[in-house]
Amino acid sequence: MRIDVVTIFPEYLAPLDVSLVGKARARGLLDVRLHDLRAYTGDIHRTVDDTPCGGGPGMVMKPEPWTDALEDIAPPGADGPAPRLIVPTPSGRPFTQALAGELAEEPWLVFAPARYEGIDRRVFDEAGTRMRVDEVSIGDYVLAGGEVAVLVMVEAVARLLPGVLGNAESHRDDSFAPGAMDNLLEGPVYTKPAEWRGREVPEVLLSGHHGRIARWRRDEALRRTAAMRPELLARLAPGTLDKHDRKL
Ligand code: 6GU
Repeated sequence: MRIDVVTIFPEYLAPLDVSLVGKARARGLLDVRLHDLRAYTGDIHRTVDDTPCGGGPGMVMKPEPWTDALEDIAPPGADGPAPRLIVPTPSGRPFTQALAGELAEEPWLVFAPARYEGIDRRVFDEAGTRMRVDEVSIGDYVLAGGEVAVLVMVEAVARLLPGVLGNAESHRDDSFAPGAMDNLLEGPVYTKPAEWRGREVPEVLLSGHHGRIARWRRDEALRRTAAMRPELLARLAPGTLDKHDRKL
């Protein structure tokens, strides 16, 4: 997968060199290219913002540098499929595991994280005539800019790419993973020693009995989901709870 990021703070994305994403890049599974938006300004001050039309506080990012950058990265009329453009904004649609999975299927993503009060709307109206544009929020709070949201989304997508995680099964029990754990939150995990400061690992986990262990994990997942995210339990698909679950 190829990922381009256009930003006035390329250095903010330095963590993409580290850990899982950094290794995926080093192994050629992920091609990440960072672009400095200011390279696409024409004036001596390298201006990327201006006052909002209609007045009000803050500044709005000018359309010209953004469009020049996007057209340099993905020239209109070029052969081959256009990238999908992801615009991080607190006013976007929620970033979910389902969307991460959808984006992981794409060959090419471009992220356009804004600073200030956002980017002139016409940039996306026009980009939308030749590529899919998604405005996406990573949660109900406001960041100073979209760069950290890009880090979040790239990491969530990269770990779903084939070959990035050592063990493909490690996705299976993830919180929010569709499938085996029915979108429940993951319960607690333990490692050795079996007793530590007088606290014991639940005996069932040491029993070697796979059926009982699976049952225990599912019970704990249900309990945790009820405690932390009751609205997720309420939204479970019909038939998700089995006859063993119902006695909880
Ligand atoms: Cl994607 N961007 C910014 N600036 N703030 C956010 C966000 C994104 N998601 C939640 N808050």
